[in-house]
Amino acid sequence: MPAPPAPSDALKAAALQELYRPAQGEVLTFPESGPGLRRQKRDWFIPPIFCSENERGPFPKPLVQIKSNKDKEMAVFYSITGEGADRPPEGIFTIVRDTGVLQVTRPLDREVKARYVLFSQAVSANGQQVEDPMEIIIKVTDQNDNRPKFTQSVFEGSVAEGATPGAPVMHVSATDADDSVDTYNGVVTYSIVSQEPPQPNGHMFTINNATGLISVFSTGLDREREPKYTLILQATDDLGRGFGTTGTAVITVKDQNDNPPTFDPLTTAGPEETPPVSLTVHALNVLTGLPASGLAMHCSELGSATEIMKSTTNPDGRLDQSSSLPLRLRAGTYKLHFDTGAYWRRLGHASFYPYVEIVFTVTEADRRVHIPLLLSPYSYTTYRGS
Ligand SMILES: [Ca+2]
Ligand SMILES: [Ca+2]
Ligand SMILES: [Ca+2]
Repeated sequence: MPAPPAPSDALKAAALQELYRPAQGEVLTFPESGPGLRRQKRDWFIPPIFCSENERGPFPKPLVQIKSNKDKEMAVFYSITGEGADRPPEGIFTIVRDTGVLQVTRPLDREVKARYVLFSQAVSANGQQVEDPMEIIIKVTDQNDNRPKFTQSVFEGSVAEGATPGAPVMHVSATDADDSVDTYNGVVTYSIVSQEPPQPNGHMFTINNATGLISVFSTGLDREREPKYTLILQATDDLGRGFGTTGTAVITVKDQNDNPPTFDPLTTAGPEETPPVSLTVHALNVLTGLPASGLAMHCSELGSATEIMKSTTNPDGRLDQSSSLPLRLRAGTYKLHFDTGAYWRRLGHASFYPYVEIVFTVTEADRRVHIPLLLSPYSYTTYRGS
């Protein structure tokens, strides 16, 4: 989508032109030639000529004057060959035969062609070559005349409920046809404009402004409450100051049981095996004689770092049914971890035990396993419940 060029681009182009101005001002002189200077000539640095895209004219517009030092002794005539001169796209560049003024005949588009290689020749009146052809490189400088474009109309991704802040969700990307090497015209910056629904808060996700990686920002993703989020995204060029484009990301919140089979001993079992054993937990605060609520806990198979359940006890000191519990287990040995230190700290007590871990075995004969935990800051008790 072409857009009017910003005035700063013309200034930038002028500044570049100034920086790379040929040694003699607007004049580019053929390197000294002669026997014995061949090697030197090959190392001769001919600065590129800069020409901004979308030039307004009037055309033809002079870019540089090509000059031979032989012009003091004789009349010298100039010509150019190469792409943009006598080869396609023909006629973009012309040279005034007797002055050597190289000119551009129409506006250029950097996104179509950013660099032209021409050769200039100098001949005497009788057509004899008086200089070796000189390579001239025309670099088309960029203007910010393209908006960023998202590579998909809608990006779809998913995240497990209960995912913690920092967990990656998905990548989005936008491209920008402008230059991203010498300017920021083609450098895309990402941001999140809005989140629907804004529950449990309006900032559940964040996006890396350079890479487009969306990740979890807040805790509280809960499939039962909000199974899907729609994010309106923005991609902006020129370090977030240029043109913006909006895009959409749809994030599905997955049930924790949707995790790959290795995360869940339940789903690895074949259909003909014995039904899984259900696990219930009850925590009691023996200082008050009341249920221990808000006690964070997680469960894993012994020797495995993968959590198969993570929850906190409800006001009854039990595991909430909504978090896909009671947990159903296959025969095996499991570890239940309770964050007792944090629990007591919250109640204003120092606890001797920073955490309590209960390791227990489930056999095929078990139908139901109940684990009570009686807690004080200085002791804990557990037993096989029923
Ligand atoms: Ca362009
Ligand atoms: Ca751009
Ligand atoms: Ca451009």
